[in-house]
Amino acid sequence: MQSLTVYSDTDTKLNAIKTYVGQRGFDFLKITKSRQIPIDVLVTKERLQEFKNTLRANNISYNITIDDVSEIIHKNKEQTEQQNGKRVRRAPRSRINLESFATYTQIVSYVNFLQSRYGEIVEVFSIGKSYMNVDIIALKISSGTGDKPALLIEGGNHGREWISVSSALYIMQQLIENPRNREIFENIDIFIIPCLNPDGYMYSHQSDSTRLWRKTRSTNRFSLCRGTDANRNFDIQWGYGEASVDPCSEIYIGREAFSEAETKAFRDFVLPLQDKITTYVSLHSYAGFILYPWSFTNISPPNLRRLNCVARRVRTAMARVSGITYPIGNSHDLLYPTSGDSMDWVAAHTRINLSFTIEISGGDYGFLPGIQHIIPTGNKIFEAIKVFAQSVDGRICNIN
Ligand code: 0X9
Ligand code: ZN
Repeated sequence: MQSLTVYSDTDTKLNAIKTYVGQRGFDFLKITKSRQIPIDVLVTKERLQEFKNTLRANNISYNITIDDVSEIIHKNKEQTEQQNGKRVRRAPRSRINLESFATYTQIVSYVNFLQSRYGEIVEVFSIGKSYMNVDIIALKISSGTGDKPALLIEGGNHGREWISVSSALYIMQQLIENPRNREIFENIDIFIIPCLNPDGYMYSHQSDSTRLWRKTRSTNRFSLCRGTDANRNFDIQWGYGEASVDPCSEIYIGREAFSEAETKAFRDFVLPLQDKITTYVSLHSYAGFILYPWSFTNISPPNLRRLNCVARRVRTAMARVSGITYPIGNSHDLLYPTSGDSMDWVAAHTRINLSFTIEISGGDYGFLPGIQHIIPTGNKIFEAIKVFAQSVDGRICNIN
């Protein structure tokens, strides 16, 4: 597999490239309408020559960013192991290792530790089982008194997006284990689902060759290819837009909306809480964007001003600690049109008013951030979360 950066400066060029979206052997990590932002795509060996021919025929320039992706995956892993061996310092008393990407088993034991150690503010529960019968764990952080509005944070919808999971863990650790952060949830409750797709996450931890697994791990009828894209499986314009009906595609929509145990579990967890949760943040990677609805159309959502207001404050807060400014946008225009994603479903089918996706940016190789990025990224996303927390009870952006 090769990683390419493609530069399209006209609509004709963009359309030629777009015909490959959703096709077997193609994995578009970043594709936007903007002429300033180049396209990042992974292409398998089998489709490479044909793709390059198309690019040349259309006069589209490109760079090969990584000649052999498997080599980089291997190096990345070696580096992780080396650094792990070197490190002696661990955060005192915290049982989560944020110096490496935690396994799902480590995540489960960490949240159980949090519950036993901080039982007065932490409640751990399962929102349901994954396809492989693994509990999809969630955490409620609450200072206890009264019925409060809530923030919902979710990571790990896509198996390989480890930095979204590690950021959710960092947020948990900061909120619960750092007493200075208690005031953040004085007047609100916070729900965290650190890893919505444990099967995909565990599979991507299994070996070098499975590192880039994105989808769930369910089997598909009449196909040897496994998995559905959990972020195309929600019942919102399901099956329309840029998504695929091919089970072998990275953006396969699934047999039907909510065919997946994971999306169903999310739905059944959220619906009864829709009058309590007011802000939802879905953590993904690696484009480096702050996105709001819709993904399926460029029509503005009714609360656009409010969404924009919150997003701008989030951008400022993140830039202050990282120096990196994330573009903000309607996800259809800034990223690409899709259907069936969790952000749109929440915005359209629940009474939750604010629904966002943060596409966390990666490191040197966007899609494979190294362990050195875990803490700085967690810190940056935590700054964003502080702002989202203020949006929950209308302390900021109390406009329509
Ligand atoms: O394609 C997705 O599901 C998300 N990007 S990712 O690279 N993490 O896979 C984007 C979801 C937001 N929706 C749209 N941009 N349309
Ligand atoms: Zn994602």
